[in-house]
Amino acid sequence: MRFDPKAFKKKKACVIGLGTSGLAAAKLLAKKGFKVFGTDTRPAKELRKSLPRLPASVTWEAGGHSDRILKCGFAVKSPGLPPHLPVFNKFKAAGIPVFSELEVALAYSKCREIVAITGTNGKTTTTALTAEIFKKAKKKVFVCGNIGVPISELAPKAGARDVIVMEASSYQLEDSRHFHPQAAAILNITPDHLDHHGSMARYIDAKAKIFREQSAGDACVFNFNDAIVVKLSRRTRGRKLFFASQNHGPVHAWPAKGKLVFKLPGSKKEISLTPPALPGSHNLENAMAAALLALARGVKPAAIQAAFKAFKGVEHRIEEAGTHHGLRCVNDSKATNVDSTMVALKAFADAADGAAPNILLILGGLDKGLPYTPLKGLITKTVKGILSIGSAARKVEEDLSGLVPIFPCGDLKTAVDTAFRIGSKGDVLLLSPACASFDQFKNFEDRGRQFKELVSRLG
Ligand code: UMA
Repeated sequence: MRFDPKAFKKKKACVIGLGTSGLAAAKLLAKKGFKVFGTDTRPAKELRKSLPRLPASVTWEAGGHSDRILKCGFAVKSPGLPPHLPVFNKFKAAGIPVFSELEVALAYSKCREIVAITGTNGKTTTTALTAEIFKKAKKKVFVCGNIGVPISELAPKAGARDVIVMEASSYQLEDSRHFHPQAAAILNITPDHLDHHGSMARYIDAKAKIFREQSAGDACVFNFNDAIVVKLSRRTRGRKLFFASQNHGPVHAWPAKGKLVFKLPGSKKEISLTPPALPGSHNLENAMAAALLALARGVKPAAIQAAFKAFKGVEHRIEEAGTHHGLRCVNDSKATNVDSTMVALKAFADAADGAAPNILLILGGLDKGLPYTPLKGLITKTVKGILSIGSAARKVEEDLSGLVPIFPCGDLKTAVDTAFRIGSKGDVLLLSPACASFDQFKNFEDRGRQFKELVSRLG
């Protein structure tokens, strides 16, 4: 069922989860005249601290989801809540429809140009770069979604001629039934969030929802070097655009001689652009995806080139955090899975061009149930010592033993202290933890900011 505000007039809305997106949805629905009941598992004391002043029409409960939820006419689900929670069975049994925050937000948007980006890694950088391109094309751009700004907060403000550029996580997509972006991209798919989705097949199906409602007039950008993504591309009805590391097969973007080359279907002309000055081949992929999305929507190459030139990357993604005590400190806190850490190590390996390993790598955090062993090859090439932290430390130490010295540090401060003690001039101190942050931090942003503070204070 599509969320039609008129169909639920005078009904009470239940917002499940009062985090960033739940709060934004509650405020939006209250503004639109609904009575809203919010429910969250966090204790009242904690919740009260994070709740801003809510409109009088919003009531809430803390410490769990009671049967008060069943007095509502419809419910809105925060993206991070797994769909198999008992609370959703209660709604189902009571015949109360549950909508995703994404679809509720878009029901209130006039915007006719939605550009959405998903993938296991690279989403945030590609979203930020895509937004930059549309801005250079003189469009009013609303950047939202998993990037940190709830869709409910921004999408309703976007006008018909504006562009919404959205980072869409598998969580946001899995609950979507009618999401229809005019241009979409799937950057890559590797195992992640399997605890939430239950299986790799379900994770892939969630990602595929980004193009499910697309038709021939829409475009979907795919990574030709990713076998899972290529297989998925067969399911789209939209116009397929592929990027790859080489010009082979049905490819529409590829790097060549320091440039990025684009050749759209039906066009004889090649477009050659200088890529953004960002480290690693993964960033060439992100740039190709962003440019293909823009080209598909008719943006001129000059605007893309201007954005490439201006773009300096995003916070917490291979972000330079200064040189302290002779150590080059790099914040890659956004690396919340093994694959993402591999991307960072590969970027350093490419730049080192065979030089001796010089990375002190901070690894660990909240474990996601996947092995760390895929890191072995890159660790041997680039890392001189591992500083393990967080609740995953033991598993990190077991999975990666015997390769390089491992220093069990427990927490971030001890890891930074240890690095300054054992590191030599010219080494790199890299926080690229391959784990979620929630065991010791509020989120990966909090972890990244604490890292930057620690290196500048202790350094
Ligand atoms: N909660 C319940 N019941 C439960 C479980 C949780 O009430 O059974 C409550 C929690 O106590 C908390 C709230 O639900 O108050 C959390 O909701 P949420 O997990 O949906 O998180 P939000 O704070 O709304 O943030 C979400 C995204 N988080 C997730 O999807 C986990 C943010 O992405 C996003 O930036 C934000 O919406 C705005 O759109 C973060 C993320 O970690 C960056 N995303 C994952 C990732 O990138 O790997 C997908």
